[in-house]
Amino acid sequence: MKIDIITIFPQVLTSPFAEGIVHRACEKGLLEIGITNLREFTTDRHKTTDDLPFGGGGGMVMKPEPIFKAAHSLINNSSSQPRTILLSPQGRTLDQTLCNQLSQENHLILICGRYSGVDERVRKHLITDEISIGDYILSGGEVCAMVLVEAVVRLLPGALGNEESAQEDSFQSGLLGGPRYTRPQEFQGLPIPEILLSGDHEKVRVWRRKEALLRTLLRRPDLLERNKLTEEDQAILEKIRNGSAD
Ligand code: 9D3
Repeated sequence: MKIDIITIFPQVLTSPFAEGIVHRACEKGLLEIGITNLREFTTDRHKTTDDLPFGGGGGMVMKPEPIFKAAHSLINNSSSQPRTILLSPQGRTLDQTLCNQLSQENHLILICGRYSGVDERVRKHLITDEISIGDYILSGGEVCAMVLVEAVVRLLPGALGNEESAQEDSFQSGLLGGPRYTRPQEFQGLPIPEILLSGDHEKVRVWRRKEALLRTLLRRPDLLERNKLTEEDQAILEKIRNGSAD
């Protein structure tokens, strides 16, 4: 997969991709990240990327020409038809389903906007998708691009080591994870649940499932409604709801 990011702050994006899973995916040849400095696609002496809004009012607007030029230079060099994504608080909210879809693509072009907003012609005539990372206001799309890249790259086959498996991620399975314990067996007088020492793997499996379901029911009941549960899960949930689970 190729991911190109168009930004006026290219240096902000270098260190997050020089480490961790994203870096490893690049080393393994699963991923190539290109950072494009929007200013290189300006034509004036001051490398202007924004301008006053037509019709007056406050704030600045990102000019269309540099964004179109930068994106088209990437599209023209692409062997596939890239999805050209504007990161914007007005976009569709990123979730695991969308991340899975994006991870199937050959080429993504991410355009980072700034607080001023972009000329509407970018939205209407250049981009294929507009994506937000959640309902809060940031000052630019750079951090959002990092979030999207991390969430998508860990879904690329081979990106994670044996230790971590994307399929076991809580959102991938549709449930929150349950409690986990490691050594010491007693910490500051606090023991661990006895069942984990029983050696009965089937009992442990059912207990873990019950704990995950309970936590999801208490914290994120919306997830239970959105996802199809197995018969076993439904039976465990029924027990929890009746108060008959341990
Ligand atoms: C539409 C009017 N703009 C303010 C004059 C709104 C605005 C545009 C751009 C507010 C903030 C930003 C900067 N944020 C992003 O570019 C952004 C973002 C976000 O702020 N929250 C969640 N997801 C995203 S994706 C890109």
